[in-house]
Amino acid sequence: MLETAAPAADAKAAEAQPKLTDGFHLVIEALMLNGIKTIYGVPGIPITDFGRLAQAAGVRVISFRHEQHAGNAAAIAGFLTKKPGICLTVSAPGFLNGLTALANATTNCFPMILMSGSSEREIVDLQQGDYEEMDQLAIAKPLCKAAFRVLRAADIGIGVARAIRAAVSGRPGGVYLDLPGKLFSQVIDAEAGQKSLVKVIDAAPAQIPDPGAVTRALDVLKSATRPLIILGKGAAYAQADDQIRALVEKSGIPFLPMSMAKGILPDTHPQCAGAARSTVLKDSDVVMLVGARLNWLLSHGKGKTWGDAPKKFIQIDIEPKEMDSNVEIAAPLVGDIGSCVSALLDGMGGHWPAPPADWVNAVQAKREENVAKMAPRLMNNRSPMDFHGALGSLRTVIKERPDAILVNEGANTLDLARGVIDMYQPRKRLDVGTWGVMGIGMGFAVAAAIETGKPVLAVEGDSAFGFSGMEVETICRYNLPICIVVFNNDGIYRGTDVNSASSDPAITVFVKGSRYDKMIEAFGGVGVNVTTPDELKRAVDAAMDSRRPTVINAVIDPAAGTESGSIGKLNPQSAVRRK
Ligand SMILES: Cc1ncc(C[n+]2csc(CCOP(=O)(O)OP(=O)(O)O)c2C)c(N)n1
Ligand SMILES: [Mg+2]
Repeated sequence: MLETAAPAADAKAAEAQPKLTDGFHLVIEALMLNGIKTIYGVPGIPITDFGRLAQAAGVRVISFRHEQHAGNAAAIAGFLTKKPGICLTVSAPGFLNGLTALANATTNCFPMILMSGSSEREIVDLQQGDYEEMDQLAIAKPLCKAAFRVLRAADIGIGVARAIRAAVSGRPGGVYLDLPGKLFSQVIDAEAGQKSLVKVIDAAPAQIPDPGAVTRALDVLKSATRPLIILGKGAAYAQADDQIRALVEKSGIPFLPMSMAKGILPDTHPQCAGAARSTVLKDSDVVMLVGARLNWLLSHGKGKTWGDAPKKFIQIDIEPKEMDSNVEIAAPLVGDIGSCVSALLDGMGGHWPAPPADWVNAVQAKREENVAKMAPRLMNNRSPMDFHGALGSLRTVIKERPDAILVNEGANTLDLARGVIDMYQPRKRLDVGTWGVMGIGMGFAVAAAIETGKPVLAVEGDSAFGFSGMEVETICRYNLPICIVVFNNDGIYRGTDVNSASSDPAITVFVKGSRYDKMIEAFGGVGVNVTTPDELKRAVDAAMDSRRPTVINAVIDPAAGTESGSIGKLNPQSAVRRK
């Protein structure tokens, strides 16, 4: 009797007790309630159990080897999905490792949330030397769109909601969410906890442009004799692909895609002016920017690149402060890109005049001339390879597999690949973005594979790869369909520099004849060494077909590159030359 009565009494007593929950569960539930399915991070105090519990609750938790790469993964997940990517780090050093990615996400307008555990507030604020002590909120603030700290478990719902809304509304960007260790273990009534959770309704509301601004933009566009449309990565982010394509085609205007906007319309589209970039920038008279900023990547909208003739700009951007940032904007169109482009399409009506034929023909002729000039270089089968020969192979790979995602970083490896590899679908090219930052490679590749399920081809300079190369273990651990091609030219820009002052190697060169393919073999992945474009093509095809994690060491002539790729002119030059 006693034996059966005891559990019954226990159950009764438990029923009488109020049900409890804690910070761990509330953060997980708040994320899940808002459709967040994946967390990218590195475990440690105070977030290890949080990661375990999240995994147990059905959230996918991807553990990296370094927070910067987890942060980059979260950022590009945000770009690909329009939902904030989540990066989870430990306090001080882990937080700082994630911070570069947070700042980069903000600069590139990728929505992400860096969630960091932090140390005891009472000790941190008195600077008494806590474990991993740092005032993380204060440090994060200037580097992101918004920064919040949650101190009470009952505020977790609101804190997560605010972070999500801040990341994706208006111009997207990075948000910091500080979660002190003690928050996770705080216990509150389960029902009250449940009620405190917030489902964010319409996180990124449409921002409809002013009708007068739409008319003004169309008037300016109509006045053009040599119009140009520039598509930026904001246009890719917007996922308004059909409207953008309709706008370009209805207008008949040549378009120039910025790097990560390649593929919104195929690079092989008859109106694509990618291969006539200098001509269209210099000779156009009206330029419509769609989610592209007039920053350094577009020479600030002025100077030699843009020619002497007066130019009028129409700019579509969700951020009003972007207007007149570098030059006068004749027709600012503030709103979300989908709404702005739809409004323009409506306003154009059924009889929009085609741009003057001499302009369209001039652009076309220049483009054909440049493509023809490039063609034989891309077909050379030299060994050791030059960049063009190797990239010729990869260009065919993407042509044959247009839904694969291309990740790209390096200097020559980046600049030449951008020009050579045609893209056919939107959001398939992910690269170093606004800052030209090295180190995005493996983080972007991991998130691209996880978020889309598509195969990923990462084309990496040997230096660029080094920044995140350890993540090949992560790629093997999660068995992701990622093929990494390391363009191995023995160094940064080229492998030929010599230091004549001492026996130390020159500052831009690496160990000659390195075999990056061996790295992945240590973790059970496939390593291949290739020395010709044909071998390269075969190796990439095999990797993409098998979907096995692969590193291909592509041996490139160490003398083939140029200093800083195509942006060597940004290196400071002094008239004084001292040895
Ligand atoms: C975080 C960061 N550190 C340093 C740089 C400077 N940088 C620009 S490109 C580059 C590497 C270029 O070498 P590699 O990746 O081998 O490309 P290659 O030109 O040889 O093809 C470096 C270190 C940077 N852009 N970002
Ligand atoms: Mg290199």
